[in-house]
Amino acid sequence: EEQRSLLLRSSSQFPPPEGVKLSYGTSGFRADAGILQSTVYRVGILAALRALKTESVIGLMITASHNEVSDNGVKIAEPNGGMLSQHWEPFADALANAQTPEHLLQVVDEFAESEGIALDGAKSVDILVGRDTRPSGSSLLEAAKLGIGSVIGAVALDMGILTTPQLHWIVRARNNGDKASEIDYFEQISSSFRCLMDLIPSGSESNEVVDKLIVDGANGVGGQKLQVYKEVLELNGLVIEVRNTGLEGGVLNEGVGADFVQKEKVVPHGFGSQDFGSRCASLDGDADRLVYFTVLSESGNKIELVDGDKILSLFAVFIKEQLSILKNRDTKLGDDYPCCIGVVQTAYANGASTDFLKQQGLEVAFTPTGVKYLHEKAAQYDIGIYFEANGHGTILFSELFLSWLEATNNELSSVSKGSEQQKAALRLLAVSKLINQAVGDALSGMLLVEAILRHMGWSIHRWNELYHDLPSRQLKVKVVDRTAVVTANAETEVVKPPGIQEAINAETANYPKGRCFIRPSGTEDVIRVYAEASAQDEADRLAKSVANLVD
Ligand code: NG1
Ligand code: ZN
Repeated sequence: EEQRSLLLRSSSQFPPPEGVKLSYGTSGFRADAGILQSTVYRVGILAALRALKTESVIGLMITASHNEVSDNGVKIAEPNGGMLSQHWEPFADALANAQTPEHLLQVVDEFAESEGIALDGAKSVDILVGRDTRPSGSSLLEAAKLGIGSVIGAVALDMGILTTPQLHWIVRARNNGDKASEIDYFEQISSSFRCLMDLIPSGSESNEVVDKLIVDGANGVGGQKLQVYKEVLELNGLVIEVRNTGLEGGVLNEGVGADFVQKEKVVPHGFGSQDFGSRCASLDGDADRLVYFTVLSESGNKIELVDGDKILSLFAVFIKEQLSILKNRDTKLGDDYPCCIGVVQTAYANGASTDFLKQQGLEVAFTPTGVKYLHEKAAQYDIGIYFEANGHGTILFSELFLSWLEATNNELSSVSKGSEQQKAALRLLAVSKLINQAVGDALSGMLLVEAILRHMGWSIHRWNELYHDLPSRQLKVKVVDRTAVVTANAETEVVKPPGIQEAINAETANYPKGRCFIRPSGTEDVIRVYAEASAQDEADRLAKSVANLVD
C-alpha cells in the first residue's frame, strides 16, 4: 500500500508529453531533451524493477550518443553490462506511454505480477546512474533518481559524467564482485595496454607508428576523459593529442565526432591540412564508437576513412596470428582447445571487408543493425568479434576459452617461460582485459588498435591497405511512417510494402558489383538507403534512384 501511494504521488509530478508515442528502440528512448523528464523518471522505475528481478546491480545511462546536443536519451545496462533484455522492451514502452498515474500503477502492478517481482521493499538493490556531457543531463539525472526512489528498496547511486561503455563496464564488474570505479576501469585498460606493449616483438618499431595519435573527442565525454587520463597513457608509451574536448567552446557532435566523420567523409572541425599524413581517430558523443582517418591532401578537407570494418579486420588478423602461434606449441603440454572464432557484421559492412575476412578463413555472420543483435551473435563463439561499420564493436571471449587460456599460460610459464607460445597466450589474455566485454568502447578499442599497429609495425596507411573499400553511399529519406517498411534476412530484403524489393533488384542489376538495401531506422523517423558499386558516381546514382522509389 505504501508502495502504491508512493508511485501515485511521485508519478503525478511527471505527466507524459502530449501527443508523442515513445518507443524503446535499438538504443533506448531518444528524443528532444525537453520532452524527456517523464520518460527518464519512468525508466528509473524500470531500472529499479529490473534490479529487483535480477537481484543484481543495474545501470541507467542518460545519453543521446551522436545525436545533436538538444536531444537526449536513456537506456538500461543489464547485470552483465549488456543491453536491456528484449522481452522487457514492450514493458518499457507501456511504462513510458502510460497516460495517468493510475494507469502507470496498473502497468507496474501487472508487470510485477507476471514477472514475479515482489514490491514489498524486502530487498535492497543498487542502480548506477550515469550521464554524458549534455547540458540537459543533470536535470534528467534527478528525474531518474526520483523514479528509482519511488520503488521501495531501490537505491540510486549517482556516478556522474561517464562514457556509456564505462558505465556498462562498471555495472558488469560490480556484478562479478570486482571493485569497480572509473579509476579501476582506467587502471585495467592501461595496465593491459602496457602488457601488450611489453610483448611487442623486437624489430617491429616503425617511426610512423610511434608518432602521436590525434583524437577528435566530438566535444563530448570521451574527449574529456582522455584529456584527464592521457598522462597515464603517455607513461605507457602512447602520446595523444586531444582536440574537440568541448572545453574549447565547440558544440557536441556539431561538425565533429565519429558519426560525422564516417558519414560525411570529411575532416572534423579542428582538423585540416596541417594534419596531412597523421594518424587521427574520432570518438562519438558518448565514446562507444571509434573510427580512424587520415587527411588526404595538403589542401582540402577530404579524408581517407578507416572505419569499423577495418578495425574489425585488424583485430581479427592479430587474434588469428596469436592463435596460430599458440597452436604450434607442444601438445604434450595438455589438450588443445578447438577455439571457435567468428566475426559478426551487418549489411552496412563494406563488401570488400567481408570478402577480406572470408579470405582469411574466418566465419562471417550477419545480423540486423543494432548492437544487441551483434553482441548476442558474437557471444556464441569462443572469440566473437563484432563491429558496425560506424565504429561500434568489441571482442567477446567465452569463459571456457579464457579458463583454458589461463591454464595453458600457467603450463607454458612453468616449462617454456618467455617462449613465443607463452607470449601469444599472454597477448590474448591482455586483449580480453583491455577490450570491453560489456559493450563497444571507443577508448579501450583505440588502445587495442594502437597496440596492434605497434606490434605489426604498421602505419595507418599500411593498415588501410588490408583491402580497398568498395565505393558506397548512404542516404536517408524522411517518411511519415517508417514502420511501413518491413525487412527480412538481416535487413537485406524488403518484404513490405510489396513490389519494392523487385524494384530495388531491377535498379541494382544495372550496376556491376552493385548492392543496395533499405531499412527503417531504429533511431530516427527515416528510411535509410545504402548502396555499393564499383565506382563512387555509380554508388551515388544507385542510392539516389532507390531513394526515389521510397519517397
Ligand atoms: P539506425 O538509426 O537504426 O540506423 C543507428 C546506426 C546503428 C546504431 C544505432 C544506435 C547506422 C546506419 N545506424 O541506427 O548502427 O549505431 O544508430 O546508435 O549507422
Ligand atoms: Zn554512441
